[in-house]
Amino acid sequence: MLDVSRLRAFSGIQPTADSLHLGNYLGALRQWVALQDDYDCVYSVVDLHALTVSPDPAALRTRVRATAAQFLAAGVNPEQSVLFVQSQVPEHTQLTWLLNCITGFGEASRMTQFKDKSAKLGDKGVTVGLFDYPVLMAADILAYDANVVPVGEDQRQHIELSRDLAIRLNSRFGEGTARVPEALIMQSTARIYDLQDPKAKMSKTGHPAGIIELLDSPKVITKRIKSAVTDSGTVIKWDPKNQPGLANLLAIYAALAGQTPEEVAQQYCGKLYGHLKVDLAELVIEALRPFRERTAEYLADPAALDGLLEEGREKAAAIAGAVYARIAERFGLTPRANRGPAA
Ligand code: AQP
Repeated sequence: MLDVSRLRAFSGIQPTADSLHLGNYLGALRQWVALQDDYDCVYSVVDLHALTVSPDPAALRTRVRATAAQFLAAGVNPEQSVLFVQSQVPEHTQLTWLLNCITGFGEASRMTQFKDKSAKLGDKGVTVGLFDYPVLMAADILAYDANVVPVGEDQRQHIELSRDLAIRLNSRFGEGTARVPEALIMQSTARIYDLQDPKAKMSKTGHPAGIIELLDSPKVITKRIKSAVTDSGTVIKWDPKNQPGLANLLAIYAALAGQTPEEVAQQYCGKLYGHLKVDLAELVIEALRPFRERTAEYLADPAALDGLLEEGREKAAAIAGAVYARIAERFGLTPRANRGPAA
């Protein structure tokens, strides 16, 4: 059960691929697991967010379960934390509407992720949903009175918007309307880069050769790391500015080995890039082996997985229902006669 005296963490990942990637794991998921001992954690498969890129319905259905199984395989403990599917708790969309009505159009237009994604999709693929993504994300966070949001660096601007909206709610409708959240970003792994384009972040929808998927086979992992773009230099040193490809490999190595990138660079000083790549591939394969096995176990029993998600939905709905009732009432909306008390 959730302990209300502890601080609360909320975060989510979109089910936009069959497998999460190393950036999702090192930037977010690993922190989620670590936070469970000290925070009340609420983690969601954010399928409504995935709709913004028009997924195939059958693929989305499969990926929701696959994503939940990967959260569990990484160490999200459903006895300790709330694990649920976003679309099963309607208060996310209800609160989004309220927040839409206090968000400036100009303010939403400044979101760089919308600019990047809409540039990739072109005029025909850009929907109002994609534009509104950050407001839905603010609703996700505020609906759980979250104190902290463990995410990668790419989400910083969205968390800033969530903070601004919470502060605005409190100034318009009185202190205590919303809790003001903070981003929790692990600096060393805040941004894992694409292996083929070390200036772009590793992304589920990026080119496959640039991604290490958590469910990739050892053979694929070795191939991806061996063909990772490095630099024209030959000396292994920690120099992210001038050697971004090498720095990305050192950062991944360091994160998995529990070292600093400088220490790893020192260890490989005088060796060839190829040595580092061979050892890194081995390190990644061994780190992901148990993860792959546990994911397969969870996916082998869909009824048990659905049961866990249903238990999570009940717990999530209880929190979000009470918080939504509190915020809606401050807006002046008339509560349903039989609605429970506001939080
Ligand atoms: N490259 C990355 N480095 C560090 N953290 C990352 N995250 C994503 N990519 C990196 C973090 O993973 C969490 C989940 O992200 P998401 O699935 O909700 O959406 P995203 O940020 O848009 O991730 P992708 O992989 O780039 O998905 P697509 O391609 O579908 O848009 C977040 O905490 C994010 O910071």
